[in-house]
Amino acid sequence: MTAVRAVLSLGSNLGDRRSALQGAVDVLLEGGGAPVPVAVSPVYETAPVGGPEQGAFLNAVLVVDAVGGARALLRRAQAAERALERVRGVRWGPRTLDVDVIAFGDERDDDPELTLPHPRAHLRAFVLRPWLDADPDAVLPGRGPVADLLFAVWSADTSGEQELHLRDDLELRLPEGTGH
Ligand code: PH2
Ligand code: MG
Ligand code: MG
Repeated sequence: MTAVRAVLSLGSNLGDRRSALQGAVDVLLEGGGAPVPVAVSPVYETAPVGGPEQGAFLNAVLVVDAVGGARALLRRAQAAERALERVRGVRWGPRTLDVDVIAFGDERDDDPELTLPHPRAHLRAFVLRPWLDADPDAVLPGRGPVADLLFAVWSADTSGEQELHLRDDLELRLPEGTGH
């Protein structure tokens, strides 16, 4: 089967945030049928966008070549959330781990269970900035080059809500034996 280039966003703002992101990378890439990692972004500390008042997130992006379909990748993302004992109360509130499928090749789907591409990705610097690091030529299907989208988001952000900063003291690693 041909592989499809897919983009996953990882976020955590509860508990040991770095361990949650690393655990997500490990679970996403383990076992049979696992996607093959292409790139993992640096980690960013990001101000919470939307939701109730809550602590800062760590966010990162993982680019993979997926061998199953988009739904199989979503199930893997949900398995990673469960494995890290995701705790979440309100929508957009604090969570130990959030793994979102941002894009799956050029697929477009308005299924509420898995909307592709992610319906808010183009509005979120915490997705666009690490994605651009992982793939400087990235294009969000139906929206355009990620570099242009990030510029637009920051230009429109007068409140500092989309602020983020690089945490180069917190690098994620890819598990041994994965990758092309
Ligand atoms: N996730 C949300 C809502 N707000 N803000 C930041 N900075 N990072 C996130 O991952 C995030 C958010 C819903 O999933
Ligand atoms: Mg999310
Ligand atoms: Mg989610």
